[in-house]
Amino acid sequence: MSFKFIHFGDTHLSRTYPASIAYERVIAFNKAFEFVIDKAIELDVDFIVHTGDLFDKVTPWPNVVKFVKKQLIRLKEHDIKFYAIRGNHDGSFDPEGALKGCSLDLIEGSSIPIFEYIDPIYDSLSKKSNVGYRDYLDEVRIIGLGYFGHNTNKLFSQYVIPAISDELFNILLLHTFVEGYTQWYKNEPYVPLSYLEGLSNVQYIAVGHDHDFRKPLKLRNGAVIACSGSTEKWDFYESDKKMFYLVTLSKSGNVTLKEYEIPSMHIVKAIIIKAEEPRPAEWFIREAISRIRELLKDTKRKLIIRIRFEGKVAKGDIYDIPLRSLEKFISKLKATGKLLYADILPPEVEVKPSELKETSERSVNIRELINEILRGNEELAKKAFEIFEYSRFLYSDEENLTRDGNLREQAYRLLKRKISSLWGLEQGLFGM
Ligand SMILES: [Mn+2]
Repeated sequence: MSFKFIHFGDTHLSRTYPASIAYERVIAFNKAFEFVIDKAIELDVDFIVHTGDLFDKVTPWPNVVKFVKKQLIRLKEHDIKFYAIRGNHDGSFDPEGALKGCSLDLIEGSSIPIFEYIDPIYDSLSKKSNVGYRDYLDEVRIIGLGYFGHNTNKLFSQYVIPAISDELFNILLLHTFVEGYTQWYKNEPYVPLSYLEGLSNVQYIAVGHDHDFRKPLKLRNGAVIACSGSTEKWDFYESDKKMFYLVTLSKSGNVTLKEYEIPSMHIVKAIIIKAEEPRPAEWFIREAISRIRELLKDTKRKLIIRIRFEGKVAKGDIYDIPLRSLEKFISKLKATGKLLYADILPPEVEVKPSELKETSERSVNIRELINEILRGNEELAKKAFEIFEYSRFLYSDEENLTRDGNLREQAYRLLKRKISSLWGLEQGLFGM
């Protein structure tokens, strides 16, 4: 039997940024979601896979939760299953690894039988026999691993590998960066593409987390990997094209994809006015206005814009740009209803390359710096570096921080415990 399903994700429902147009933004994200649901029904798919960040926050607006339930009931009427994993926006873990709350519970708890939230930790806790996967008609296995930050690789080998079936087709849902395929950053968690290429009997790997869609790739092991991106512009700098995949899995396990574009309700744009050579201050304003006018040619959609100036001003500096006239233009446009939102970002402060070079070179190698301070005592330096890395890890998670950017009590205690254990100190010494 062959199967047809939709792959999408990063729908970020209840995204309320920018705050002054929260309502319009929430509606836009809902519209994009509904568009995909409409298509699922129209295309008569067997099921839908959602690769995480269904909601933008752990506590979405109640009317948005209601909206999702309504869409799921529509799917239920057409007998279309909806498999979802948890993105980093849906739920968060404290530094001990315990889940603090998950927006998907708001849907799962509503007992709409077509909605399946796949998560190895949740499944284990609720004593399910199928931990981290669901079987569709005993022919297709859908294995899901949501966002697990720095534990991703550990959980992948613990739950994903054993879940891969020899008899069924396997579809993998991931919410992570994939090094070699999506965007990825050295200090952030990712799965290497080479690792995924080593899996056997996996037909399709659906990736979420990266908001820019990526062209599907056929891997050496025969699997097809695809990243659908977000369904609506989450921030100003994402690619304009938003889409979902219609995936067909043939009887023999062959995968073919078709992409469908998702229309956007608004025009969300970053307008960057860059002077390659020194320009008069007024030039920047003229350029900005003409770029906005260009966007106004789309008469159907309202504008949400961010403006930034870069480069040199002929007489004076970038702070001399007469913003007043641009602001006037903007407020007039707002009054017509064509412009929903505009902000002007402060210019980037220029740093002379020579100064930059010196500081960055000095700050790059922390390990060496520690070694130098500790005069080559390697054992001590290793411990100190480990503490540095650990505190950086704690600080990198917003959940660990107070509003003014210090570590919260719980994270602070973890750091103290780490130091105590590395130094073989009694816990009492730190007053814990
Ligand atoms: Mn996302």
